[in-house]
Amino acid sequence: MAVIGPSARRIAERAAALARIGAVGEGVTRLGLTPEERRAHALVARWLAELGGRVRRDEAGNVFARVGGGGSPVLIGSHLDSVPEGGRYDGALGVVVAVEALEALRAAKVVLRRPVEVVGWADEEGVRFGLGLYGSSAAFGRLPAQAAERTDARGVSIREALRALGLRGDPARARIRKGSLRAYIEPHIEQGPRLARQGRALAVVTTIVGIAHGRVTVRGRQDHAGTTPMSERRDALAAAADLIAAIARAAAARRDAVATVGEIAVRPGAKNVVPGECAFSLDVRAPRERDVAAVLRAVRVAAAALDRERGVRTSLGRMDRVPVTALDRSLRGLLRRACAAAGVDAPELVSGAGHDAMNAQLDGVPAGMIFIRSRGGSHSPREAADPRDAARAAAALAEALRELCG
Ligand code: HGY
Ligand code: MN
Ligand code: MN
Repeated sequence: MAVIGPSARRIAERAAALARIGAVGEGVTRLGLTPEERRAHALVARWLAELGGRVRRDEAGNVFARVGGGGSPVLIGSHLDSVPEGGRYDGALGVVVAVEALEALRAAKVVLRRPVEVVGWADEEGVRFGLGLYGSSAAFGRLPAQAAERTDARGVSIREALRALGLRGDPARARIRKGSLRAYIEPHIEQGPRLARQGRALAVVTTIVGIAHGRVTVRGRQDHAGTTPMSERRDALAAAADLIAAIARAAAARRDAVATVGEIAVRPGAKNVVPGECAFSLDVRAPRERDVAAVLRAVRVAAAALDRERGVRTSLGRMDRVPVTALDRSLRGLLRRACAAAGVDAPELVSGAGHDAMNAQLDGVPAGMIFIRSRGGSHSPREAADPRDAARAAAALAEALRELCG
């Protein structure tokens, strides 16, 4: 069989070109449904058009390009948005690797019997509107009710943001017909230390953790910082601080569970005013559903105790949930064989990060993921990846496509 040889140099160049869109120092800020994300989609669309891809944008703002003939395609890709001041490889390197796999198949003159479609998902991070995995949720029919009405910090709704991008404003219209895809494969950096520690370039993902996202609001009583005795205060921020510490303890008490408070807002927010209200984000994850539920229960118990002790009122708002998602078993085997054909003995790992592959799998599309060794953590400008490892991932993906479509 023809040797498939992706180009690490072209991968490095294209990852750097994407990183220049929304660049902030060594990192990037490319939030969902923004002009920066749209520019990244346009750049990837140009690469795919040069490959002969038939490019289209759906009503949720995702970009697709299909190569090859008729039949149900294999969809490959990842997301092109980032967190604020995030890394340049989270999502973007997976899209570059997907394009490079097509480049390598074309160079090896592999004839595709089944079409391959590359996707750049919109707003996977959910930073701006608070709705994670947004683009793939729209495509796989998993948007929550009234998703288009979700607003950002300036009160702009998803509907308005889509219209500003020249779309009609109804992301539900992006729904891909159920059963129309043969498989979904997502290359993505690991975003953790395991592959680097094991000295391995690639891994195949077995399961993706369950995730609960929500907002907690603590309401106390706004008061004068100088004339209100400590014993008479209903300090919303002090109560929230106790609750946030209790949340961390609840997660630490359960194997492999994690909980994070990444955003917090205080009202009225003045140094000489006892805070009357405090709202903060909550992100709870675990590889077992019962542990996600157990942490959420512990949060509610801790909040009720604080309400009694501090005379505040705590509410846990709407929780967006994605269940623990086991990826397709046969695809896992195929991806391990493909990694071996690319010269990598890939271990299997559980993913602590959420991914668009969850929505594909939950919609009945056999989904698989190839992790690429990364260093420097993630969701940080320190995030780093070696283009040679990315080229190995592209070779593995090309081998997988040769088996699925060749
Ligand atoms: O939050 C996550 O796990 C992913 O990066 N969106
Ligand atoms: Mn991310
Ligand atoms: Mn990601």
